[in-house]
Amino acid sequence: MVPLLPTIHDPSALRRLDREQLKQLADEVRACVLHNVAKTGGHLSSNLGTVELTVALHHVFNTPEDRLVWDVGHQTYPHKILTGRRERMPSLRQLGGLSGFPQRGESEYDTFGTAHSSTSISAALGMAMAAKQKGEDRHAVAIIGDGALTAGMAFEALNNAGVYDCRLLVILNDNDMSISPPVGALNRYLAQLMSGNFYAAAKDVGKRMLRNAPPLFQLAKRLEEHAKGMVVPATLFEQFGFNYVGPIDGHDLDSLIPTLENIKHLPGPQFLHVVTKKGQGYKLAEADPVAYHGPGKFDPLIGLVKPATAPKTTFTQVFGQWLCDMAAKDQRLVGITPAMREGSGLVEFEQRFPERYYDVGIAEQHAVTFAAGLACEGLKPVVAIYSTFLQRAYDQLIHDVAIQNLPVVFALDRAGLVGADGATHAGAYDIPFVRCIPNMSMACPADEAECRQLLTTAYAQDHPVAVRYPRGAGVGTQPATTLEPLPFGKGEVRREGARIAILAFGTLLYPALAAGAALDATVVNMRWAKPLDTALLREMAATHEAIVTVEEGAVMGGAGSAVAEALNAAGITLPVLQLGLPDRFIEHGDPAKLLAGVGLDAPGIERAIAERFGKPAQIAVSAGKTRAGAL
Ligand SMILES: Cc1ncc(C[n+]2csc(CCOP(=O)(O)OP(=O)(O)O)c2C)c(N)n1
Repeated sequence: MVPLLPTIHDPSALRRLDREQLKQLADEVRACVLHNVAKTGGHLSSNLGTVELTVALHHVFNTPEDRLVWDVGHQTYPHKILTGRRERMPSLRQLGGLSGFPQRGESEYDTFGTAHSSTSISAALGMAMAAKQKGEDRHAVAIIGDGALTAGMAFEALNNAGVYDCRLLVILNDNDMSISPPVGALNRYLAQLMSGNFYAAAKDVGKRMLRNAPPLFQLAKRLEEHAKGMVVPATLFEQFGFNYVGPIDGHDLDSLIPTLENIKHLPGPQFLHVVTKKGQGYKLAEADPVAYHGPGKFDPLIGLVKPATAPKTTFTQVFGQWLCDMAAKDQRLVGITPAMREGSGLVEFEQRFPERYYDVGIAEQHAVTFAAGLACEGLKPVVAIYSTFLQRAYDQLIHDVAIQNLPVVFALDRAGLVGADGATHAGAYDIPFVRCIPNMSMACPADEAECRQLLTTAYAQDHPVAVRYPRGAGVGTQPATTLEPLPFGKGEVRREGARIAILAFGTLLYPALAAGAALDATVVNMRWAKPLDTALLREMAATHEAIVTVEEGAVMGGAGSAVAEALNAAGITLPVLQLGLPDRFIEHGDPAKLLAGVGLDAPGIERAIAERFGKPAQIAVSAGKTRAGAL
């Protein structure tokens, strides 16, 4: 058989293929996804599940004129492969390479940038209404998973869309999985829609009647089915004002293509329920879609293997262990995750303390307010949430937790740069956005041992505290087995030097120590972005000629800003050099290279200090001048 994929440089070519050729093409796309993800790492299960749907969508719709809006966007590798980016797939998620998510700048087929979930219906509705307003005849299609549909935002959009006469199609890609098994009543409802005879009957009838059926005939037929009780009476989505079609088999092009062709001609908002399997076509991923949700590199013939030597303990694991230990000690502790059980390190906690474990779905806003409610009743909630996803729940943080001064602990994983997931997932803003909220505190552990200690300190407070820690492992310090706190709001001097004091917040303490050694500077582990250890700061200001702050977070409004504010408030005039993430989005790539790229590795910190204040010998000579010049 002659391969077809190399001949597809854009979707117009696949629109000319017949059904059998499309099936062959789908097989080739699936092989291409597997081949490439095995080499680069990335999202696998979800992409194997959307192959046929992607082929069918580009075949039936006139992309990019018709807009496809993928939710989360982690399932868009087949879409990338079919829209002129196949040859760049080996560069996926690497510095300068293809993004793992849709990006408007990457391709005209990527109509909307995503990576955080549940935005697709809102964005596609906006596009559909814009088309209507501008008198343009095109479709907008949102493709959303059953996990992403659990977010309030998706329902806000459904609620709004249902009352407009617009060319919006929402496709529910239902694989009965989020990253881990899905949770909640919606999941039960979708299971009901597919249960028993109904799904089989609908699938069968769908095949018989939807193929080449004119839209009116199809509608009449559906009404008849309703009357016969073959279709579930008015689905939830119909109540929202959508025309509901489905569920149909999302791996069967003979169902997908005629159904999409028919739906395309129906007026008003349409809802198509498609059933797919995560990991489809790769047995190992089908059997364990969680493990293959976002694997690293692997050999497709063997699958994932345990590394021969135990990898370094990650901050996530340190948190997971701490949570279990603290839960064993304190009956009041409850653990909350918005659909990130594995990523946030709660697998063991769920097993050991199921009655105190809450996966609330992809619902960060709800997670935070739910925690507030629990805290009102004297429980001790710990919200395990990625820094980037807490952005979703900012008002809840202020309005529901902080104003009421409720003792909720926020364990902020993935703080700082995250590497291959890129700008959408970077935990860059938490220090600025948390520290400006009254009643909130924020700890920045420098290593694993300190992470455990600061979690214990946070837990002991009677007000809300966030503890931020990065993705992966740190320098490898061994956490204690006990639950000992550190003093609240206090830092420590780690290296005594001369003239310059480097104040480090978080894991950049270690490169700061290396830079400090090279420059003979004092290095302080500040530990807390808020409250700031102002006594220690004053001492440093009194005994040094300049202050340097270092943090892996947005420099604007960050911990360095807190230091500058505190010095100003105290009337201390001293040069302050603030090092952190610059005022631009940092793309995907290897984390170490990204950090070096923004000057936050040891040589970068040393260079920045030397450039501003001179090398050690010069600093002594020109200290007075530097002070005057920098002010
Ligand atoms: C706001 C937000 N919270 C959490 C995540 C992390 N996340 C990425 S994919 C995913 C599961 C999505 O499930 P579903 O929509 O069913 O798609 P599937 O992976 O099953 O194809 C989650 C929770 C996210 N991307 N955005």
